[in-house]
Amino acid sequence: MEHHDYTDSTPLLDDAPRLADRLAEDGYLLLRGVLPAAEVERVRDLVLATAAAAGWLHAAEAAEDGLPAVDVEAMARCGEPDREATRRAMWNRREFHALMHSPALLGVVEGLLGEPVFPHPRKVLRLVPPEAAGGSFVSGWHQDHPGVQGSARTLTAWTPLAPVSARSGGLAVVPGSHRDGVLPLRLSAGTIVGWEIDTAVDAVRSGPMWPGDVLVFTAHTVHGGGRNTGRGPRLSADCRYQPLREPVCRDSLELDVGHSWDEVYRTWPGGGVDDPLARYWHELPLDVVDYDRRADSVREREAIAAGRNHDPRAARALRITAAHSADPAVAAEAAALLSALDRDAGGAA
Ligand SMILES: O=C(O)CCC(=O)C(=O)O
Repeated sequence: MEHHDYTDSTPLLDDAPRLADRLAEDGYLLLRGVLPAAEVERVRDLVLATAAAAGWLHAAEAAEDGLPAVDVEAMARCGEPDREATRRAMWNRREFHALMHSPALLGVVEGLLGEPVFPHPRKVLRLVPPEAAGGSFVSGWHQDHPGVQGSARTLTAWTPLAPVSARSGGLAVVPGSHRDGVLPLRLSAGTIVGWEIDTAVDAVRSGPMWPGDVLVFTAHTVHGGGRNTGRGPRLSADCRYQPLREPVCRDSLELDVGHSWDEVYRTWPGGGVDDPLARYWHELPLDVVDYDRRADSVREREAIAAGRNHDPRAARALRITAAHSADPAVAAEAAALLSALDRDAGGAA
């Protein structure tokens, strides 16, 4: 696979039509220094303080780029309830949400879409541990639209909270890959969702990024998070922005079962009352549509069929199906097939 540096589109920042043409051509834009670095660093410090309080960092051991090293054993020992509580303590912070509503970034995406923009409330904050922590998966080559749904014109903005380098692995994009619509998927045991696109990826764009830099890409641009081969955490945030008047999927507004916006706002000054960033979508004339599960059901059936054939590539997809399928019988069969795959792997070892 050929790796080239991102094309730097920062010089076009003041020329919205040319920036939009570049996005239409390449499917992505690297824009340097869009977000105020001090605000990015504030979010980074809050995330690191929360990770330190959870015991995930080596206090005295520096990794690369001024970040503390991750205590991979402590992270591996951390049970799922504590892990989730730590993730939420980071995610709930107002500073993180405010960063993704930065006027400079909203101005860029509004210029690209050429109309009023709706930033999705459900933003993403990522702490990708070194791969030595085990159980850490990369996102794999994928497109956002099948999972995010809603408007096909949705744009993603991905931004590092600390410098990303070849060691920490940033986000790589496949230029021009947005032109062929939704691409087929294949099973992949090493990715977060258990699938990745079933297309040869020959040439990708990547490169170092610094706090303040933003990578913007379309809902059909193939992209994937790199492996973190360093010793520090890879810290980043991403958010999706769409034309206000186009359909938005309900899942982009709602949180996972057991997590609520009330829980989020309890941590904000004044409980988020009268805060323009809290519940900002309630007053907007949104066209909210339900998540369409049809493609997920097809994939669940494919994972089950592969599991029945003892195909180890189905392991991760079966785990996701066991945990999240809307059909209890499918979830139960996925769990049983996963146990059988684990036994196969034990037997082979
Ligand atoms: O940051 C990463 O590791 C993956 C990000 C990603 O896949 C996304 O923004 O859709």
